[in-house]
Amino acid sequence: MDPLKFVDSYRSFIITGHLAPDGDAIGSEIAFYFFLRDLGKDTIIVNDEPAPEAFSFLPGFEHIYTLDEFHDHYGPRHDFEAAVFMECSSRQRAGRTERLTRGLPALNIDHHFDNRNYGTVNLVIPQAAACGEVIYELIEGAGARITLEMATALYAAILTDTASFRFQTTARTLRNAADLIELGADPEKVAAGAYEQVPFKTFKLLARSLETLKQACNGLVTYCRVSRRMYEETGTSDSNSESFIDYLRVIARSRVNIVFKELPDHRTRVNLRSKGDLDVQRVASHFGGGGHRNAAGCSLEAGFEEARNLVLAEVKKQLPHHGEKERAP
Ligand SMILES: [Mn+2]
Repeated sequence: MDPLKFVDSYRSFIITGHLAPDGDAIGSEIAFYFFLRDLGKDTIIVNDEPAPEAFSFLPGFEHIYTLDEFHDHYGPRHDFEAAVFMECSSRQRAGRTERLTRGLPALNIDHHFDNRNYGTVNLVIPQAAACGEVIYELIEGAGARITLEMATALYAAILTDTASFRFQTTARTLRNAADLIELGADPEKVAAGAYEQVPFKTFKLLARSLETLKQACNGLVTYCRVSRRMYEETGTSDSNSESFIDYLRVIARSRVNIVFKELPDHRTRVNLRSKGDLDVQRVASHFGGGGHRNAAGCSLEAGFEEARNLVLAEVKKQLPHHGEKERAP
């Protein structure tokens, strides 16, 4: 079924997105919320976990409920006719919110190639730079009015998911972004909102973490660690270390970057980034995680040192090939 036919078929929708919501998930949710509302649909956005405060500058941010807020406001009411999943590769990626959507026809919108096509209707476009780009082309194709709020949310989604138009960016992505600017999105305001609100304590945490910075595999791998103690000493939490992985990629020669984050209960969260055709999604999936070729993550039932040894061994399996390629004349 066509996604627009799906939208036409129902009167009320719950929109949800993945755990640890990012700019793309949130921007996509907000834009789609306004799109549905303008069609006269009864619509609500509910995510299991809170949206990062950094995106509170987006008009429409106030319409996003956490699951707990939703229960406080609406009690046991869940009589939506249909669900919309925003970049969830499986229903489980929505966390506890998935329960609210059980038995509902679902529209599954994503740009991750590992999406399991679990929806009644699946709009999965792996070539798209962001879920926001998929949403923009859907709404634009529907001939709907794209308001300033929608344009701003979609521009923020695309800007942040491409790391400021560095990754997955095609000519089409830039044309879409240009359209959104013409529709009112303000690039300077969105960039300032998305990138220039880092709390001071986050930088103190980063400073502590960078003290653990190490190279492996002849400099092709760079990694650092964030411990529970660092969080305690700087008054921060997991959400403060989300962007740390991005600081590592600028290091010369480094092809794979890893941040090991200590979780409670002797577990370790691993963020992985790679350059070129080096596939960290395969590393992550080996440990039950997922993501894209160049950006992936997983969690291990292990402390830092064991997790580091296991993950580095898996990364090394891919590197010899790369080493040879690099040395070739
Ligand atoms: Mn995305």
